[in-house]
Amino acid sequence: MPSCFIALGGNLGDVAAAFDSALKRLDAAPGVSVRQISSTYQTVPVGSSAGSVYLNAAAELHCRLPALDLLSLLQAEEQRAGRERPFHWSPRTLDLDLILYGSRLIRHPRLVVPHPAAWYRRFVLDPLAEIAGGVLHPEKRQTISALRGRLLVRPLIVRLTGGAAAHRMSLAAELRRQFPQVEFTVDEQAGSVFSQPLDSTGGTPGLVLWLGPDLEATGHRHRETGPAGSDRTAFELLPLASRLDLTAWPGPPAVGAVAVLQAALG
Ligand code: A4P
Ligand code: MG
Repeated sequence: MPSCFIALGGNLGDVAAAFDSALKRLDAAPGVSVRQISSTYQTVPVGSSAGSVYLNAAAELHCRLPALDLLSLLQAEEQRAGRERPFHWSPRTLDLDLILYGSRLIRHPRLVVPHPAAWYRRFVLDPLAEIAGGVLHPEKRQTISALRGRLLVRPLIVRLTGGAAAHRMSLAAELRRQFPQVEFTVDEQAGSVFSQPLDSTGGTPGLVLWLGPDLEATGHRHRETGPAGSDRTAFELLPLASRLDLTAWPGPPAVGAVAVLQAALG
């Protein structure tokens, strides 16, 4: 029976009571048993309209249900707690995300597992590390403790790569003003595994933010030559444990970078 980990969050109403009642009901559901529950953490809201302080926690479930049925159960609990969705990342009574389902990789229109943002979010990793520190993240190939540990380093080193050089530089300047606890390094040549980051102290980046295809590098002597020669290859050549594709962010990359860094710094 796969061991599953869920993240609990909320910042409206009596969130601690909502966690408690959802976990009791999940435990009572056929095919599900709650095995471990982390402490509850007060966390700084991530996102510009995310509202007031959050409570976050994590739990381990043993689950006989297929992943989509477990998701339906989690969503039914959110509904029962009076969850409303007026806008993206709106304040919520209860959010239940499926973080890990055994070591499965799932890409379905309703469900992506491991949860794509879990690996860089302190509000997920802090509680999760308490109950699943030694568990391997099947995509990042690092334990939950190791993923969290990389984000605790100060200054946190964040590398900007991909996209146009001017964009990398201006984004770094903007982010430096907002995140003094972060040391930003900017690749001279976008996305190149061979290029030297500028301003680098030689430390290992905790996060590598990719800004998209390196249009300027066409014909460049340092251009990567992956099997397809594609720009996707440039992203895939970046270090697995720390790379994050900002082009997948639904809004402007600068907004995405701010949300990612807020979540990573905790
Ligand atoms: N979905 C896909 N994969 C999953 C998964 N692994 N687990 C789909 C759960 N759901 C998954 O979710 C939107 C859709 O994601 C669902 O229809 C489901 O089929 P949702 O719960 O309706 O909306 P959401 O939670 O607002 O969306 P999203 O983008 O997942 O938000 P997040 O990532 O949950 O972030 N700050 C602090 N401090 N603590 C927080 O907990 N949470 C958020 C929301 C923002 N800021 C926060 C916190
Ligand atoms: Mg959710």
